[in-house]
Amino acid sequence: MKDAQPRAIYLKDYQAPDYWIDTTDLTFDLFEDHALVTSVLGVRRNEDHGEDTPELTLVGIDLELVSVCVDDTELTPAQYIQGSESLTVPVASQAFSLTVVTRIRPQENTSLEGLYKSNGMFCTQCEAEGFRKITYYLDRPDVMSKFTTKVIADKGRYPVLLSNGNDIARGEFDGGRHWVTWEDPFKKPSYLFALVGGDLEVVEDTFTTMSGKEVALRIFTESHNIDKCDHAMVSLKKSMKWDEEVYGREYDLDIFMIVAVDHFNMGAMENKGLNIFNSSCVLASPDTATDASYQRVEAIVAHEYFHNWSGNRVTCRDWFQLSLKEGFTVFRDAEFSADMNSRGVKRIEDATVMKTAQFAEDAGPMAHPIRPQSFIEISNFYTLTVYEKGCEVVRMIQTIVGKDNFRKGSDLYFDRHDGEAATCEDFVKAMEDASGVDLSQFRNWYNQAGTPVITVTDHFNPSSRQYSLTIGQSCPATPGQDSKLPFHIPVAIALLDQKGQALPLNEVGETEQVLQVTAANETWTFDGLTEKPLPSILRNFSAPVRVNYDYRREDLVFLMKYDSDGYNRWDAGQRLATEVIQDLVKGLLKGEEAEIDSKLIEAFGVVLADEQLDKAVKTEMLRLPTEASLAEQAEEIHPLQICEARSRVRKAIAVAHKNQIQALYQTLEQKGDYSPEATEIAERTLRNTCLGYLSELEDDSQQQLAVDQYRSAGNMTDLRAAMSAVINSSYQSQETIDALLNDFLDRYKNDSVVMDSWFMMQSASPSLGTLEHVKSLLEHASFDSTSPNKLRALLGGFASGNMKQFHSGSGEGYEFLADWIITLDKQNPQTASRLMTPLTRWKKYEPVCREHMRKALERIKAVPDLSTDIYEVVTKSL
Ligand code: 0A1
Ligand code: ZN
Repeated sequence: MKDAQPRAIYLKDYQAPDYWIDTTDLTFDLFEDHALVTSVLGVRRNEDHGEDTPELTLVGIDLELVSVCVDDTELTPAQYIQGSESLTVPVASQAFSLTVVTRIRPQENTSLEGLYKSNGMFCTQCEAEGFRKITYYLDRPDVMSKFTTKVIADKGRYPVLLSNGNDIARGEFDGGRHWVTWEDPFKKPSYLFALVGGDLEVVEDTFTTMSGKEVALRIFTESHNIDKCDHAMVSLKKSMKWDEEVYGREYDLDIFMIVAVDHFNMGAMENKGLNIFNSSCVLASPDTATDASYQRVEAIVAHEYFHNWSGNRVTCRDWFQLSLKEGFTVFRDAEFSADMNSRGVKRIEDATVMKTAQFAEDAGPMAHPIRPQSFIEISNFYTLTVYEKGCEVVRMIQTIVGKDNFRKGSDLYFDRHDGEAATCEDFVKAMEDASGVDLSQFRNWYNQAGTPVITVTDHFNPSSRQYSLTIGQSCPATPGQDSKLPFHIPVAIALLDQKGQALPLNEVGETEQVLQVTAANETWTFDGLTEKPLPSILRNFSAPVRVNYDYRREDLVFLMKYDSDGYNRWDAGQRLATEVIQDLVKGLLKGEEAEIDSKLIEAFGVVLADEQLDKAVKTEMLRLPTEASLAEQAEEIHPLQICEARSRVRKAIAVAHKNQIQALYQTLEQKGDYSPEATEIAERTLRNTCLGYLSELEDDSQQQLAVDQYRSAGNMTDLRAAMSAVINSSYQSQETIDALLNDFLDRYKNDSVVMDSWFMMQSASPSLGTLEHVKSLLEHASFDSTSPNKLRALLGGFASGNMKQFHSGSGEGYEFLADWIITLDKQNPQTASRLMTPLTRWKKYEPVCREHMRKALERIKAVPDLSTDIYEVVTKSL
């Protein structure tokens, strides 16, 4: 039995462990209905820590205890205490060996934490606290140990047996079983442990490191996917090279392995030397993966690889420090992606995630600082705040100390803490020591939740030719934090003259300046101006804050045309479109026929016609703010009106610029073989954006375009864009839609990753994805309710990606989701908990939705024996 009421744990209560585990020798005997785990631990008392404790308590969950030995003596049950989730043994010496044998049932483990089976393959997921489902242990990241792992299994079924480090011995037993022993020379916490056993094929390559060492690279998948590993391999080699060149970090083992598994709760996992990936984040071929998937594979391969230093060589002292490894590693992978692809577009994409989803998290009931002060269930804190805002915080440090100092700080951090479990404070201190820049006030970013707002006002005095900018900052209250201290915010600005030229801001003629905003309110003065300039504020999204400045709509149009900062140019368009759509929403609520402001339509025409504009940036500028973004910016969310208003604006743009869009679509005609190269991606994305607009037109020939593109598509990007255009259109016949869906199904029914997109396209379609249709898809032969990918595609696609259908009716969508959350909580609490997110925002919705959402949450809360995952989210939300 679990505790009646799950309890929070607090950062302030952190204490070093009473014991260390210097060595961990594991033997896994894998069978068809269970696994026997023998763990031999070299334990040593932590002498620095407090008074001698006469006993050692290890944690363990769902384990069948077989035997316990201290040194060479087996203990009787009377000599140890087995708690519901613990094992306590007596301690008589400073150092001893503890041998524990447990039986576990990987075949029955549906939580996908610990050791489990995915499509007949044994695999593990131990971050954050999964190792305790394998054996009794000090399952906390500050306990670092040298692991040796022997895996024994049937050779026919499981010819490949992997674990961390290097394989040092192998052999066979009578009766068809074989074994492999792996040794990891680096000390690591248990969360980085991994094991795989299966019938897998491998793609091999090598990489020669900067000191001339040859590393074997291996990617393992089920045989039918082996032809989809090339892109991941190329990405891995690029990542290894980039980390050497940009951070001076070399790989440290003789082998680096990646294994693709279908059943996985997250994207991927950085286990030392043996990364385990969700198949969807590693497999790619032109026929099965879109451009976006290609880029995602590249980014995630890089992310996990970069963790080898930022996470594994230097790990986290405790889980409150999660952003130490995640924020820094996301920053590293973002810079890598920017170097490999379009830097400008990457910045826009990342800012979009921040401004739609992370700002919403910061404004919701689960808001927490990048270093939380408490949690009930750590799995709930693998969030956009810890990852993406954590990345922005690291980026701000780079902006404040400068690029050269940032690299010096990173070198110092790795030097100082190699082989240690460190804290966020250690990272900031290294940056401070290397740069000499005082980051005292900057540390507030680690302690305070919520999105700061900067309010900018300006004044021009023609007689003194002085222009002043006043910046005030505030931050809304968040749970447990009513008032905040001012943040240190780097605000990059430029001043544009009437021709759109950025004015020099100092003697050396620099046209951009980073204002170090530290006070609640402060004024900067610029001299020698002949006219009132237009400020370009928060260039390149220099800080994760909201900006209040009273731009007139013509100013926004001006910035869209002239701002030399790609991000701000895009942002001006988004602001303008948001305002225009918000006007329509207001009109719809009053039952009035509001006009669409022609400035927006004209501005889009200018973007379309601009031949100098980089195609990738142009595409971003042609996208309207998403429904999620509009909801995030609304005071009160009226979902149906948001969908309606946005859709009207899209149509109006299509109608007004039909000829131009059509011409652009035609000039971008695809030729030759597919390549995931940036310029080609840009052309395809722009062309498919045009197709999306043209499909808004009630005109047979335009509707036929999408169908034709579907029939002639030479790659998955064009195929899916065409399919989405067809199923999202209100003018296509059901017959055509069904024909395409069936064709897609026929072609891809054996490809699980592609089938995820088949489910997602339907569940997220405003016209097709009705509740009834989603329910019918649950019965489909390709749906698998034990697969987090399928659940995310169908339930997540509906609840998070289909504002119109999820919020229509009188709460049936919410009840449906609640039913699933209750069912899944027993099976896979992590996935259940992630699916809750849309319901947690209930307080922001208009009264009818709000009330229905609240009821659905109450119903979940009333279920007995909720997991800690769901318990935490539901109690904090209500
Ligand atoms: N550390 C991984 C993410 C990850 C976290 C938790 C997991 O299971 C609960 C799985 C993966 C990363 O940042 O890539
Ligand atoms: Zn990570």
